[in-house]
Amino acid sequence: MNRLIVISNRVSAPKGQSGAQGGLAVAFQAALREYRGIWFGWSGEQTDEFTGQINFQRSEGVTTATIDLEEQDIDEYYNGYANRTLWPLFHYRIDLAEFERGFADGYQRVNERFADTIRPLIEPADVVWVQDYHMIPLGAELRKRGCRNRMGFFLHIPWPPRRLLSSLPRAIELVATMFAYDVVGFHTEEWLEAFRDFAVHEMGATLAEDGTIHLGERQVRAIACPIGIDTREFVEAAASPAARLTYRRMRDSADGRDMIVGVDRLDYSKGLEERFNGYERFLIDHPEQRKEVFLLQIAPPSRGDVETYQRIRLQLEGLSGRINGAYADIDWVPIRYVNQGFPRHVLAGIYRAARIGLVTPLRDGMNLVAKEYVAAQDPEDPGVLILSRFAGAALQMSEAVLVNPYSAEEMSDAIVTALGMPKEERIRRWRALMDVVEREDVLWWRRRFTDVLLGEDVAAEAESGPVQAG
Ligand code: ADQ
Repeated sequence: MNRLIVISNRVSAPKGQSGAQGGLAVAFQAALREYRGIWFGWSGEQTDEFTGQINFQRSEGVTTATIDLEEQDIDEYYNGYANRTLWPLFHYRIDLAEFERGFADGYQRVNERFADTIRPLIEPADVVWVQDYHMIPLGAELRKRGCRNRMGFFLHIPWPPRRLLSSLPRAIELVATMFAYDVVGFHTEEWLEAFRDFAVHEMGATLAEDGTIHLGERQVRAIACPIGIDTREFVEAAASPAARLTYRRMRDSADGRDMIVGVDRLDYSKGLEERFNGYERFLIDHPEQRKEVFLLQIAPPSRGDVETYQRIRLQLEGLSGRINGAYADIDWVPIRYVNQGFPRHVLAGIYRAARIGLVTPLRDGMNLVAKEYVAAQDPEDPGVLILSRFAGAALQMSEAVLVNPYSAEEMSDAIVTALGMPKEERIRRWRALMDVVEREDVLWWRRRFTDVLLGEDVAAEAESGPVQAG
């Protein structure tokens, strides 16, 4: 069996039984136990001078390898090109995207540093899997250093439409590096189609009959492969004593009112401002229901070194304060706005206590909160998921109440629909959603991608007859 080398901006070592971890970390750790191998990335630490010294750690059968980066690297690569150029642009926020050559140079330099450092660790039979927008050119850098291994890349965020991506200086050069991989994966057909469109119409790539995309000497197989959560773990978390305790706490403090919950990193792509506006619309249009509900918005700050994130934080504080000031009564506050992270079992208890999960990003590669909310529900009395049409998850989760997050009126209508939804309909919709969340979980996602990368899906197809291409 080939070893698997996973490379991403950050890595997450196993944390033992008590340490709660995200689904992605769990999936990679499971894959690394199965295939052996290494998970490589930035430690999150800063060093005075980059030396390429690797810090290996082995825990619970998983080897992680991390390096420190210089301050300039962190500024230009991470806070710069990754989070001030690519992130906003790929989330359709060209108004927030900053194009600076220094950022692009720093991004390229860090990718070269990653390649220099990891190259000696890669053995001929290893399979390399690179993650996300921080590392797009890494595959090409590894090829330049003589790496002939099977290599895959997965993008966790949306792929922007062609005309939008064209506004990125040197976009063609960046996208050309994607052809160094054998397989590239996106969450949805929509992002995949946008990638194909750019490759064909801006770069002159051609599509072969088997679906591969050809550019010059290189060819790449591009697939849609939607990520899921660790569903079993989350269902268990929702039934844990800590979750039950949280559930009771929330129910007590709700005092008979219906709770609407939002859980997001504090990021402009998550549509928090629009969500508050939609909720305010509901309060204005339905005064009779006002004191029957409240919104709990949990939004831990992220990327605090980037100015746009500092701004959105201030805006939301102002907006929640204004709405609370305008509508609160002595015994009721419309929005509880909380800026902290919670352990996963606590989160599961909060989701379960919420009558509505309000997940309304303006644009999102997938969105795992929508899936976590569904997994945490009581099957006999589930809540209702309100989901943005512009989250990748909407393509799989059509039984949610789907909304356009830019329309405050649609959001208000959706809240009314969800609050009045009869139990049988809630159960029917929840069952359909849960089927998807159970079937296409994070372990399914990981296996599907690595099967394609290893060519095992083709072997299976040959044995059992043709299956529909992804
Ligand atoms: P994110 O933009 O981080 O991920 P999302 O998919 O929703 O968005 O995942 C967020 C995770 O953080 C969830 O597991 C959630 O539980 C957790 N989280 C959020 N707030 C929390 C809090 N207050 N306390 C504890 N945990 C909290 C990127 C892309 C997504 C894509 C994922 C995976 O932007 O579109 O779905 O990667 O590919």
